[in-house]
Amino acid sequence: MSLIEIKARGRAICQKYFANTQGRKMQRRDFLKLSATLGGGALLGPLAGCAREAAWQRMMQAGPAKVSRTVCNMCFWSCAAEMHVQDGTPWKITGNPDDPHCAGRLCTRGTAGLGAYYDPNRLVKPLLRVNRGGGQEFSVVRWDDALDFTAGKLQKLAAEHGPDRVAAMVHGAGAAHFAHLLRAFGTDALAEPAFAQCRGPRDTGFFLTFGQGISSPEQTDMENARCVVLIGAHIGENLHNSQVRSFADAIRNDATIITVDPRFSVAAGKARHWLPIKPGTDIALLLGWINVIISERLYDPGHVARNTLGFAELAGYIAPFTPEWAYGETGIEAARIRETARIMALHAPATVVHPGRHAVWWGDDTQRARAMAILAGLLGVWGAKGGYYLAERVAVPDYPTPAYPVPKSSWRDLTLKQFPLAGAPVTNVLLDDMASDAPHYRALLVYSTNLPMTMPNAPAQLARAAQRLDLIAVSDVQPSEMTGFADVVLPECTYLERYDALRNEDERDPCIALRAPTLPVLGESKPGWWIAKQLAERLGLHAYFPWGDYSQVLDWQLQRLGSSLSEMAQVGVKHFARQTPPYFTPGAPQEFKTPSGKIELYSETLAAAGFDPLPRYTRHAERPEGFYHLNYGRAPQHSFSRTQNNPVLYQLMPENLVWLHPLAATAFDIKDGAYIRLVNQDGVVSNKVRVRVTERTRPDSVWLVHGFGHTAQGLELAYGRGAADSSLITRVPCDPIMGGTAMRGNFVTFRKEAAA
Ligand SMILES: Nc1nc2c(c(=O)[nH]1)N[C@H]1C(S)=C(S)[C@@H](COP(=O)(O)OP(=O)(O)OC[C@H]3O[C@@H](n4cnc5c(=O)[nH]c(N)nc54)[C@H](O)[C@@H]3O)O[C@H]1N2
Ligand SMILES: Nc1nc2c(c(=O)[nH]1)N[C@H]1C(S)=C(S)[C@@H](COP(=O)(O)OP(=O)(O)OC[C@H]3O[C@@H](n4cnc5c(=O)[nH]c(N)nc54)[C@H](O)[C@@H]3O)O[C@H]1N2
Ligand code: SF4
Ligand SMILES: [Mo]
Repeated sequence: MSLIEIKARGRAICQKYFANTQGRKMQRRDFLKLSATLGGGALLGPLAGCAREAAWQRMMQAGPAKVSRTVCNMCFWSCAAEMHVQDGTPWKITGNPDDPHCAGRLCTRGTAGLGAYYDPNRLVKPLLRVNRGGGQEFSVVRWDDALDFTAGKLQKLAAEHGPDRVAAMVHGAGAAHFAHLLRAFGTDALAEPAFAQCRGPRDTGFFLTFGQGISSPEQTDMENARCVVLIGAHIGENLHNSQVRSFADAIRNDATIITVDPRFSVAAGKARHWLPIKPGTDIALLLGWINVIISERLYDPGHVARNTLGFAELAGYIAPFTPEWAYGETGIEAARIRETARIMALHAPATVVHPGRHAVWWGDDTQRARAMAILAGLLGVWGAKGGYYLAERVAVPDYPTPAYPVPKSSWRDLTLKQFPLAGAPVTNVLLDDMASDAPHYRALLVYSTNLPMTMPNAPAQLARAAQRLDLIAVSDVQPSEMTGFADVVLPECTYLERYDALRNEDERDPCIALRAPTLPVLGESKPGWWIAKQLAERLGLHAYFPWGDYSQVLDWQLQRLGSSLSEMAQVGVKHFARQTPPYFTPGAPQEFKTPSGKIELYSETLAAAGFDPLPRYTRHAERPEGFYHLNYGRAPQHSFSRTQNNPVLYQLMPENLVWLHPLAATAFDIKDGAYIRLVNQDGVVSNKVRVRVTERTRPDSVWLVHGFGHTAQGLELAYGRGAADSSLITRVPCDPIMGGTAMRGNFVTFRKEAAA
C-alpha cells in the first residue's frame, strides 16, 4: 500500500469513526457501542462503532487472520501483544496469553493501538525549522538533509566545546538506541522524566532503606496478600494491566483494602477502609501508624532484631507522634489510625504497603517514601509471601561494541551539588542549565517525551533554551507540543512497525518479550534504531553500530539465551527458570544491599549527607481563601499526554472534566456540566473545562485527569480540549535529596465562562 493510500484509508476510517461525535457531547450510546466492543476483547480495529455491520460481513467472508507478535507501547507496562491481520487489513490487537504482564488481555489503550497507527496527524516526514526565532515554520525535508543537519551541529559542537556538552531527555524502550549513540559520542547526560517527574523519590527512599529501589512491574505480591495499603496509588484508574489484575485478586480473596486518598478513587470504592486524608499530610499518618505498631509491640521482635538497623533510634523518635497527634494533621480519627495499623500488623507479613509510583507530590517525597519503607520494614513484608516478592531478571548479554569513551564532564557534576543523593540524571537540573545564561549543555536531543506537558514550567524554559542552544532535535510520532521547540524533527514509526530492545524487567518469573514489526511502515517514518544508526554513521561512530539491521542484534542476543528471532516471532514471550526463591525463608536472617546489610530504619547515609535520618513531618502551604488543592491523576482511557489524539481513545474520552465538591460548586454558583476556567495561585488561567459536581472529591480539592489541554495545533482532535494540569502546576519545590519536581502544592479558583 502506498503512503497516500494508507493515509487516505486512515482518514476515511477516522472520519467515519467519530463523524457523529466530534464537536458535541459524546452520547452515552456511542460510548456503550464502543465499550461493548472493547469489553468483548475484540476491538474491530478503528472500524469499531461505525461500519460495524460491514466489518462483520467482511469478517465472516474473510480467511483466517494472520497473527504476529509484539509488545505494546501505549504505556510503559509493555504488555506482550498479538496483531491480527485479515486479508491484508489490520483487524485487532489482543494480549499474548503467555505474558504475565497482561495474561492475554490488553487494556483499553492497548486495544486502541491501531488508532495510533492510523492517526492522520502522524508525523511521516522529517522536518527542518525555517528561520530560527521566528514562528513555528517547518519545511519537509529528505532524511539525508535532516540527519546531515543534526550530525553537522553535533560535530561542530564537539569540536568547539566537547561531545560531553550534549544532553538528552528520553523515555521508553526506544531510548536505549539513543543512549547508546550518545554514550558512544561522549556524553552521559541522559535523563528520563520517569525519575524526577515520577518514581525517583520512591526508588530513592526504598533504596536508602532496603538497598534497592522498587522496579517496574512493582514487586507487590497482592494476589497472596491479606491486607493491601494504597497510599495515593489509584489502581484501577492507574491502569497497569497485571497490577490491576492482582489488585482484583486481592479483592476477590477478601484481603482487607486500606486506601488513603483525599478522593474517593476507584480503589477507595473497593476498600474496607477509605481514609480521606487532608492533602499533603501523609507523613503524619505514616508516623502515627509506626507509633501504634511500636508502642503496642505489634512487630515481630525476632525479625526486627535480626534484620533491621536503628530500631532504638526509631522507637525513641516516634514516641510523640501518637494517633491523636496525627489526627490533628491528617483529619483521620485516632481510633481509625489505631484500627488500620492493627489490621496491617495482624496480617503481616502478608501485607502489601504499596509503594505508589508517581511519587513527586510535595517536595519531601523521599522522606514520605522512607516512612512507607520503614513501615514495610517493621512489618517484615520484604521478601515475604503476600508482601513484596523478590524479583529476578534474565541476564541478556550486550551485543559486543567498543567501550564508551569517558565523558569529560558528567551529569553528576551539576546534579550532585544540588541533590546529593540523586541516583540518576535529573531532567530539571539539565533544563535549568540549558535555560540559564551560560549553559554547560549546548544541544538537546529529545526522544519520546513531551516535555512541555511532562515537566512543570518547561514551556518557558524550553523557549529560553531554544534561544541559547545550538540544537534541539526531537524524535516523536506525532506533532506534539515538544516538536514545536525543535530545530529538526525526526519522525519515528509507531511501535507496531518496528523492533526495539528486548523487554527484560525485574519479574516474579523472569521472562523476555520481543517488540517486532507487525504492520507496514507508514510514510517515511523510521524506527528509532535506524535513526540512531544513521546519526552514528555520520558522526564516525560506525564501530558502535556494526550491524546492518537491529534484528541481527536481537537474534545474536536471543541465540545466546537459547532462543532465536524466529522462535520469538512464534511465541512473543519466553520464560526462564528462577535462580533463587521468590521469598526469603521465614525466620532465616535476610541480607540487604544497604551499607549495613540490614533494613536501615535509621539512615546513616541520610545523616551523613545532612538530611533527617528519620522521616520528618513538615506542614505544607495551606490553601489561600477561595482556592482549592489542584489534584490530578489518570483515567483508564488515556496515557499521559500521548493518547488524546488517538481517534479510538478520543471517542471514549474526548476531554477531561474538573471534579468539584458540591460545597465548592455552591460557593461559586457553578452548575454540573458548565464550562469554567481554572485560575491558579500565580494567576495562570487554564483552557475551559467542563465541571462534574461530585462528592467523590474532598471539599478542599478539585480533580483533573492529566494529559489534556493540548496546545499543539497539529493534533487536530486533541487541540484545545480540556484543561492541562501541567499549565497550572507552577509552584514546584524540588525534593532536596534527589531533585524530584513536586507537583501537588498548587491551588486553583474558578472563573465562569459565558454560556456558549
Ligand atoms: N490509564 C493510565 N494508567 C497509568 C498511566 C497513565 O498515563 N494512564 N501512567 C502510569 C504511570 S507512569 C504512573 S507513574 C502511574 C501513576 O499512578 P499512581 O502512582 O497511582 O499516582 P499518584 O499520583 O501517586 O496517585 C494519584 C492518586 O493520589 C491521590 N492523592 C492526591 N493527593 C494526595 C495526598 O496528598 N495524599 C494521598 N494519600 N493521596 C493523594 C489522588 O486523588 C489520586 O487518586 O500510573 C500509571 N498508570
Ligand atoms: N502535570 C503532570 N506532569 C506529569 C505527570 C502528571 O500526572 N501531571 N505525570 C508524570 C509521570 S508519572 C510520567 S511517567 C511522565 C511521562 O512523561 P512522557 O514520557 O513525556 O509522556 P507523554 O506525555 O505520553 O509524552 C510522550 C511523547 O512521546 C511521543 N511518543 C509516543 N510514542 C512514541 C514512540 O513510539 N516513539 C517516539 N519517538 N515518540 C513517541 C508522544 O507523541 C509524546 O509526545 O510525565 C510526568 N509529568
Ligand atoms: S497496560 Fe495497557 S497500554 Fe499499558 S502496555 Fe499493557 S495493554 Fe498497553
Ligand atoms: Mo510515571
